[in-house]
Amino acid sequence: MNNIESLSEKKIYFISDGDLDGIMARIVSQFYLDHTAKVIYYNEYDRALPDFDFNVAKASDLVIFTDITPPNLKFYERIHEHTPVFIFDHHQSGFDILGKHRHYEFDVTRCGAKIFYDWLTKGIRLNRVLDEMVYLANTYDLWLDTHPDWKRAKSLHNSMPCYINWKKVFAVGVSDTEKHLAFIDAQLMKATHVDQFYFSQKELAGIKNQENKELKAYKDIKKSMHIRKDNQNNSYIFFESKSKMGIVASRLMKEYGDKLKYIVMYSSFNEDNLKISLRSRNDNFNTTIISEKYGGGGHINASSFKFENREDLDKLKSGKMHLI
Ligand SMILES: [Mn+2]
Repeated sequence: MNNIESLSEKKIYFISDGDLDGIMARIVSQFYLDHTAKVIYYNEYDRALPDFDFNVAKASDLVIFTDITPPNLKFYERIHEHTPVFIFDHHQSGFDILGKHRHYEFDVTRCGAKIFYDWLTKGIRLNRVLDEMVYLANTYDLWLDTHPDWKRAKSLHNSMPCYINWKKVFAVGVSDTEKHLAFIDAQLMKATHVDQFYFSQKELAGIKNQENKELKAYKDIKKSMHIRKDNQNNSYIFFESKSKMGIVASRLMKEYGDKLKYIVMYSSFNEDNLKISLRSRNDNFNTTIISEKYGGGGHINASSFKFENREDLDKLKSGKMHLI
């Protein structure tokens, strides 16, 4: 019996991140499991999983986490008391907390979707289009920006926003679970009906639009950013922006080279936001030293945390406080 067959007829609660990696894991699940199992999906950017439904978990045969983990041991135990938990993830901080538990597929060299996909499709003939999509999501999520397929991988990420119903997002708000439904359907159509991955005309226009926004964000950030030195004499950049922070940070790090240790970013898209994102490059600096100090976590080169209050955020913004 292969892994897909082992899940047939099962009631599954499927929890996944809200980014391309998390959404791709969901696409894999929808493609292979939706016709044979009863799957309820929950996508979430917030790693605290505020809308996780313990009743749904209790009523399920299995809870699957991809590209995200239960935020703490207590949370995990509360599910595991009634229902088996499978985790497919590549975040070191989650593994540090839950790594010794059963059914944990962990690998920092593959993204969450790829870890899940490889496990699920073990021993079966692959779908060429889906295989390509997972490969591109992996290339993007691991930020392999010197890879020959980087541009296509980034384009897959950039093809997501053209499917979002922005009017609805701004008028009434849309959950992370609903947000990418049209993107998911479009990719499932490709996997079902063609034998070679491609970008549609709509997607190509959307990609171009995102690239223009990227260039604008880069120019704006260059004008408004601050280059600072922390208490340990590390040079870092602080900037805030409404969008495209990750891609601009990556460009700045290449530009400034090894003398720049890390970048601290704040998204001003939402006024109530207290989240700080950190980036570094290669072995130059481990950002989790900072994020874990403030109760967050993530990867060596990309992690985040949330301030508990507005005052600390304001101090950081004005340069009155350094994170270390
Ligand atoms: Mn990921």
